[in-house]
Amino acid sequence: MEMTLRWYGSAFDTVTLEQIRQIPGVTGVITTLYDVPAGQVWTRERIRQMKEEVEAAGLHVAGIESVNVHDDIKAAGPNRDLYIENYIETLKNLGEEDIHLVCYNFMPVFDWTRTELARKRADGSTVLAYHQADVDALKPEEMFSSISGDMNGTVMPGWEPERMEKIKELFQLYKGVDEEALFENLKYFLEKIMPVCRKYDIYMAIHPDDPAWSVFGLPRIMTDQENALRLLKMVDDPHNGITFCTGSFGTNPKNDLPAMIRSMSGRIHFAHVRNLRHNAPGDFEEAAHLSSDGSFDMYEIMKALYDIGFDGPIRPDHGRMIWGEKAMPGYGLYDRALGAAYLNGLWEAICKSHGKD
Ligand SMILES: [Mn+2]
Repeated sequence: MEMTLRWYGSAFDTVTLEQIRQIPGVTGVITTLYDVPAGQVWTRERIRQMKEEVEAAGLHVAGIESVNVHDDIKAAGPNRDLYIENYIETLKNLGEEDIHLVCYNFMPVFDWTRTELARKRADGSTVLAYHQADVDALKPEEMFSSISGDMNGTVMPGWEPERMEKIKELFQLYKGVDEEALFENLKYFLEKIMPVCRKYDIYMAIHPDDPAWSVFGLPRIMTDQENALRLLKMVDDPHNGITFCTGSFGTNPKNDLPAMIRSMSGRIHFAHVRNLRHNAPGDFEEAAHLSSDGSFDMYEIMKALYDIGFDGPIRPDHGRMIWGEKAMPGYGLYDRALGAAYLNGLWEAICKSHGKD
């Protein structure tokens, strides 16, 4: 595996490449062209500039998170074929620039959902948290304003203000789209893009839904082992794979994370490894990466990845906000750096216990 950190680009991220370069064991970044809206083609020039900037700092682009999928593709809207053509063009340009991993998600309207971005924990740190009763008390169009005050002046992925202005239209677009239809639309999309993925050896890695259940009555399908395996079988090509995000699948305590990892051997192309704490049904908060700080056994998660021979990029995920840092919630430097160091430590111990360096 290769340890990486997510980076939003110098125009958007409070964390610099120079800082990332100093985290022990981190050799790559997972990045994006944050200012290109979903549906538009990424040009080779922009991709090359991004690569050059990262490489000049002594790192490399280990993958893209995300190339966002336009809602017309997810909902089979009127322009879906046009947006798929654009997506294919973007993949071709990435392939020609020697980038071979693309993370994306297929969640309708909302990307990840939280009800608090700065819940205070006993140690004085703040974390993202989710409380189902708070969601149930809100209308979808109130969601953005209820959390935007805690974004520390940053633009959070999937919660761009201009996108949130169109929420009612988006809900209209998804009217009549149930889980089966969403699966069909995902299959349609994947079958169209597989030829370019094979040609350039690009591994698509779908991100699970977060939280892993329906929010505001919208369908969600990347929620558990059964549905993930259904997706892999539906388009049975190694280029159709998974981003195994423990913090997203793990929102549902019934999901046995190490068992899920083992069931997807060969098809996990990217891993987000973080911990969270379940307080009550429908109430969870993010935690430090350490097993004892949350509800997951991080050793068993890393061991499952080791056992299936996982060799893709891995990254610590949302960190707590600590030591007075002001950054995009979940994406500060300090706690993610601690997370990377901890995961590297687990990995080294697992490797050495198998007699490997
Ligand atoms: Mn994730």
